[in-house]
Amino acid sequence: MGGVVIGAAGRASAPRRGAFRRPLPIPVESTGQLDAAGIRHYRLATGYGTSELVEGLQTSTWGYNGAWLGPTLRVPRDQPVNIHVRNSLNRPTTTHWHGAQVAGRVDGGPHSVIRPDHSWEAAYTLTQPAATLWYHPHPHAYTGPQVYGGLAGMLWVDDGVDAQLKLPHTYGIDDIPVVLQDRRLGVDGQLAYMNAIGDLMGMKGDRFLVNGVEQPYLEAGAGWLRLRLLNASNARNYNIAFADGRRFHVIAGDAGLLSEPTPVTHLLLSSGERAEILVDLSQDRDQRVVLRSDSSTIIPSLYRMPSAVDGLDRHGFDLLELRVGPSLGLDTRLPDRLVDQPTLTANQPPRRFLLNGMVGSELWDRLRAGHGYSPRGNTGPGGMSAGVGDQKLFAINSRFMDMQTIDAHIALGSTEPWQVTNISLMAHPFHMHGTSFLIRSRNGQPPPAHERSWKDVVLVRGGETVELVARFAHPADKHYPFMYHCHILEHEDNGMMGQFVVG
Ligand SMILES: [Cu+2]
Repeated sequence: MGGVVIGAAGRASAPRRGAFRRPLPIPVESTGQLDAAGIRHYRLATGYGTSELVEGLQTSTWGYNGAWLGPTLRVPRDQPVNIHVRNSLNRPTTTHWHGAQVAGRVDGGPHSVIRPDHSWEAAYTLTQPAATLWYHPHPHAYTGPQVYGGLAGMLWVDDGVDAQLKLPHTYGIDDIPVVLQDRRLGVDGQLAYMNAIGDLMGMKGDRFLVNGVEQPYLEAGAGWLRLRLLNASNARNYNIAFADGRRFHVIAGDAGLLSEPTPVTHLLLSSGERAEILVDLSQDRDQRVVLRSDSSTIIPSLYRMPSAVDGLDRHGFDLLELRVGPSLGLDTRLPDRLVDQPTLTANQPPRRFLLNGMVGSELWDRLRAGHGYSPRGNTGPGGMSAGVGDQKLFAINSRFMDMQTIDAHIALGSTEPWQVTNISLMAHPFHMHGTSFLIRSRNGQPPPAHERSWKDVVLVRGGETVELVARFAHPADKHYPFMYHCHILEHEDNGMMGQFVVG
């Protein structure tokens, strides 16, 4: 069993300090370098570092151009870019542009391996509307440990519409990147990964980082604040809320603005999903407002196996404190209307995807008996144990990811309905590469208002059928196919993924 202890009881964890003691770090903003040909060049390099994720502890981590996470790439719509990625780790990686509508050969999926001390270039032009996208490794079977180790960053597509609408758009001032991640740290302060039996359902930690710092605070102006939320956690679902229960407005989903702001008090965000929210702090000067996950009301219902629900899912947890100062005097507002409602029409029968898994009791019996879990060895920073084993737990259409098998062939330029049905015991966030989709229905009903934007991840609950519709405008061949997969990274690594070509 290598260095991994299955079902370790009473595992020791790193010491805890009070919340909201350190400021929220804002990732460096990278607008690239424009060359004479009008191409914008960006540089990323994976590498090693040490991070103080939790106050007072030094943790070995990975990052892009730094010790943890990476710069926020600002990519203008309709302008050619060239992103140069160097891999300075001692193991292969890939860099996937999650949500970017690009061709398969530059999508950065599991076939686009960057070997150690090698580089890779992705040249493309994003023609999609403004959106909060992100990038992260996608190597076959090792996405979970590499993201967990710290490799992830945001990529914002800009088209100027937000400024025209007078939405808050000043980076790090009233337009804030908010990367949500949970981690588990051992007493030695190092990242612990897959060292308990429940982790096979998806790695969840008990420490909550925002942009790489545990429960930080942000000094904000009394006025409208735009938070660009990214659930970059491997498996944890968040039910975003404010501690005082205040209303906030969802203005964008994964891949674009909504047609109008949607007022809510809670927002469910599964792994890989993004949302942009506006919160009104105009009446909160000298007050503190806490962003948290109000998990109890909904998260436990996403699992039909109680053992996969931890105390944090049952009780919730704090994420970020907003310390409100004077007004910044910025001319921003909450518009009545945002963008035209996207539409896509497709009348043919849907392409069907069944999310299924081993029957719960059988699975647990095997795990308890010590069968079926063979870690692939230490692959994380600081000797972090990592790697989901060969026992296949979750499948799509009863098939597991095979790098040599193309699971679907789609005509270039076509628009298709996809129907995703989950018959397993937990909710799975379903993600597709190469395009954005619209949610047509959930169990035959129209999706809630806040899900009516372009999206690329949809959480499908156990017993639920979700219909999507997507246009496949970008090619992908068998050498660099697109992926569809569960965005719980341990499920993905375990084989809950398939490949499709578009041509
Ligand atoms: Cu899953």
